[in-house]
Amino acid sequence: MSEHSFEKNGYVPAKGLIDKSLLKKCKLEFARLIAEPAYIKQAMMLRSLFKQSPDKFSHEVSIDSIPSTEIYIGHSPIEFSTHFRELITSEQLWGLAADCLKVDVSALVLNLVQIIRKPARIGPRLSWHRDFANKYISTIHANDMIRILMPLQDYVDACGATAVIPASHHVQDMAVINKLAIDESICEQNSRIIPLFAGDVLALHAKLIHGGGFNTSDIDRDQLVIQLAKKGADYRYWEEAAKHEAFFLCSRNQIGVIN
Ligand SMILES: O=C(O)CCC(=O)C(=O)O
Repeated sequence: MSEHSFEKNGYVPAKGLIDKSLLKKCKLEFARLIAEPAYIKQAMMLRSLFKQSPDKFSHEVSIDSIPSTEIYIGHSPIEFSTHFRELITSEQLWGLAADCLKVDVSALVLNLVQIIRKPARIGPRLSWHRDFANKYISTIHANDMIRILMPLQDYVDACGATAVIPASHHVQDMAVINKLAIDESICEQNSRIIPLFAGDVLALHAKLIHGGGFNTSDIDRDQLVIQLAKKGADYRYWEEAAKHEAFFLCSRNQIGVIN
């Protein structure tokens, strides 16, 4: 079923896939991590994003309203936390990715784990984009990789939930590699916000257009992003991602199955 929807629409929301109590522990762990200098040191800071791209923020946000210690992208939390290690090696998660890519779980490896944080009231929007052929980490063939998104808490209205353009993955790899333009106004008309609750997971095809709005709500929206790929796939770019990911190209078993 999920395979069919993934092929047709380019995404599959899987409801209640992850144990809520484990997610709660991870959310608390993340609150601890983002106060730790060793974790902050390798993160992308929210103020840096503002300096690079002020247009990604609502007009109400100024650089002074962003705390200097606030992060935007936290790199892999696995090294720092056994709870995250348990979450990221969860059988259901790898099983979903394996179903979508039509391979066995043992034929998958980890590319990256990140947490994209949109803090309450100041969280930025994320432009429409495809993950395939990005300059951070991408396989050569789009069908060799998959992104899995997972909120660490329930989404509420206006928290900047992920939005998708259904079926926008039906394009040739070469067109994306040659920088096929994304028409923002068509995206706005066709976008679908995917409401997720703690425990839900969203699998995205590597060529699906997706993005998300500002977080104008009162909750911090923390979203785990995992990229898995077929073992043995060739890569276009990877050095920067590998630098931040201690388990780069590791299989689920190598990361450590915790029962
Ligand atoms: O944070 C989000 O809403 C989406 C994350 C995303 O688009 C990505 O990692 O490619």
